[in-house]
Amino acid sequence: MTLIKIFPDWFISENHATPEAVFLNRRRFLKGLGLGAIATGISSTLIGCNFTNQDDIKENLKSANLKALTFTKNSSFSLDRPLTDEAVAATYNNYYEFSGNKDVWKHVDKFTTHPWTLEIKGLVNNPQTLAIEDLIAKMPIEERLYRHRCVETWAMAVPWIGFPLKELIKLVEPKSNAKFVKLSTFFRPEEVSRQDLQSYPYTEGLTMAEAMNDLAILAIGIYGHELPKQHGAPIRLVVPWKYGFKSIKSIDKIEFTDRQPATFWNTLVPNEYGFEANVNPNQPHPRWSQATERMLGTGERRKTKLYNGYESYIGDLYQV
Ligand SMILES: Nc1nc2c(c(=O)[nH]1)N[C@H]1C(S)=C(S)[C@@H](COP(=O)(O)O)O[C@H]1N2
Ligand SMILES: [Mo]
Repeated sequence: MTLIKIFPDWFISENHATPEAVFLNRRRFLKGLGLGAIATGISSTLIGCNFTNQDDIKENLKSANLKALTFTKNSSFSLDRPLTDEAVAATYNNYYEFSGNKDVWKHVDKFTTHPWTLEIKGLVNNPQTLAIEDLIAKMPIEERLYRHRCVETWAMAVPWIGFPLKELIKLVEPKSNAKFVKLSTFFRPEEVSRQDLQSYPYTEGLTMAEAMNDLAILAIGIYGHELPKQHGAPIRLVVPWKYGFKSIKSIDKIEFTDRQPATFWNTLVPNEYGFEANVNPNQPHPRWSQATERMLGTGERRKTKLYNGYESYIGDLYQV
């Protein structure tokens, strides 16, 4: 019980906000909730709050040998808050294929991200399967400072490096009947222990209009270098006006379709996680309020902004 007192107040609400256990494999998860597992959960959570040795974390990031990237800075996206500390952002992650305790960085060693190919298919004139380096070479690489808002109420602000999703869309020339883009995370249950749970691979989707919006990017880096595995190496989606679960990690397939694709969380828990999933302070999650958010690292509480503050970029995407 004394341990509970040292939790930051948002720890409890996020613990409630982790429904994967209930919906994916209840029995196994409950078994995993022995004392040891609880202790691990506590320490990893505290890392996100700066209570743990930052040197270990910095050492871990250094040993990942992340290549520095070349990019231009796109200054049209300004922040209303300081950037989140890099080590904090890299040690407090949602990536359920590896861990449900935010301590993903401790569980990614076996995950190989080189070589990596991206398959782009479906209702397009130019389907292609590309080595990730070849795709990157064709794309305008820029850095953008974006806010990120998880549906669980934690938030961060980070410098992503990547390219607009619409540039990739232009490359493959969608047919006129393409209405949605479906994105999938790699599927290698032999390498990633938690992928033996049902419902993987993780999938997400956007309408074509959302995918063509200038805000939607495919990120290949963060803080000046390649993405660490826990952030979704080597390529992940970033759609900052939507809750974080839409920003699917480690993508190996992009498919253009004429109907709304089934997506991971929406399929598992449709009444809690919509397909659209735009950040909205006035629409509470069925189990908690979305009115405020907590910044990772500092614990600062802020008012949630409609579309995560990106309303002016969204234009007429949604009829309100
Ligand atoms: N494949 C996959 N992508 C994923 C997730 C996941 O569990 N698996 N979690 C999502 C959620 S809930 C969030 S908030 C963000 C977190 O991104 P970050 O860990 O880089 O901050 O990734 C999203 N992308
Ligand atoms: Mo999230």
